[in-house]
Amino acid sequence: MVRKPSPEDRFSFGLWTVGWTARDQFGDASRPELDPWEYVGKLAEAGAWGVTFHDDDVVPFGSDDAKREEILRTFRKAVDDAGLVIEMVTTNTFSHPVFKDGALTSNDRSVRRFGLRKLLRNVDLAAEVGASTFVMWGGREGSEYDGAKDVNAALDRYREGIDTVAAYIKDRGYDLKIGLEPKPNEPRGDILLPTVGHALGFIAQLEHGDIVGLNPETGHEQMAGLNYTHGIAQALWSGKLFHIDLNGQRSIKYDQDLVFGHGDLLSAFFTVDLLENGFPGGGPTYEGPRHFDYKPSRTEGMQGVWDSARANMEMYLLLAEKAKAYRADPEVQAAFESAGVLELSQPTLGSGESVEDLLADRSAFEDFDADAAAEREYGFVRLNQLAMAHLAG
Ligand code: GLO
Ligand code: NI
Ligand code: NI
Ligand code: NI
Repeated sequence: MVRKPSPEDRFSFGLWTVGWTARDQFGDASRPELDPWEYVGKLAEAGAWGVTFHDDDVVPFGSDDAKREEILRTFRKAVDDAGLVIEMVTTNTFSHPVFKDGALTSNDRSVRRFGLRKLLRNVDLAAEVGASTFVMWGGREGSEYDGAKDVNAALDRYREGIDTVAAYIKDRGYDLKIGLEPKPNEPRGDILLPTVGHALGFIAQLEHGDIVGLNPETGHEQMAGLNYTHGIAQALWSGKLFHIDLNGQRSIKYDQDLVFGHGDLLSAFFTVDLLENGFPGGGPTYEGPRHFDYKPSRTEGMQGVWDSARANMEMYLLLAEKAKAYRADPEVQAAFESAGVLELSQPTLGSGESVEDLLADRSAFEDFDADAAAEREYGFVRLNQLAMAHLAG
């Protein structure tokens, strides 16, 4: 049996995850909608440390200021009473039909101005409740038809929008960082910034990119057929892994939002291995919360909501135990050695060696026996089998 989660594990949940009533494209809600404050006590009881939310998860869209204040007061009291932390706040710029063509990249300028105002208002709230990350998932920023979107102009407007939000955060002196969340499609046919790589390229074009990083989601990368662990690895390498959305996805299909580890289990093992143990050869490590963005399946009632919330944490802790044992196993260390996994940390050029020195080094080329070097066996399969044995054992 795996140990119970505790606040030191820093597990957090979006309010919209356990709060999802399971309304989908084809069917009505299968669970009741509770008030936002009714979820927090149960989350804490299950062992969570933090909670995150969209503005509209707590305060209904269009509420006036007085109503907003009153609701937020009730909600924050419930969060405090439960002993939870609000570690991240995000903005809903996708549900209301006004955002049907996007918020920051809508073809309609007045919608873009409204979207920006909604975001800025929510930045103030994020700072007020003590969040450290402001996630921006642009689910409606995109198109179904290539001719309907001037992508050059859309990226200009996206940059303008993100830079405006980032500059505002700096102006106000807020201790907040922005986490962009890539997703390839759904709800739009094609979403802008579809993958971690696209988003990293975009961030490099920003004026205030120093406080803009990523919030990659397991299933989103996998919907594009990509390797999530490699995605967060490159984000880490770039100093841009600000936050994560963990969940489960089984291959390229609609966004399943399964419990973490209930999708590609082997990939989840290596995700946890990286998050908990870092790169084999050292390097940047992830220090942020372990945040789940999943959906309790539509077949489940309220019991299933809490069972599935606990299952996310249990899967993470199970995999963390196994990943620790895997790294500590002397056989694995020896397999790393013979597979060259640790040799990769050694720079290709010697220290102080110039390209001229390399050109003059006959052993590197003229006298290099490529056929002999080709004989090297890496033993990657044996190494992987050791991982599998730890995972399945
Ligand atoms: C949808 C996204 C969504 C975001 C959320 C936070 O697929 O995963 O849930 O994570 O809006 O910005
Ligand atoms: Ni998602
Ligand atoms: Ni998802
Ligand atoms: Ni997400």
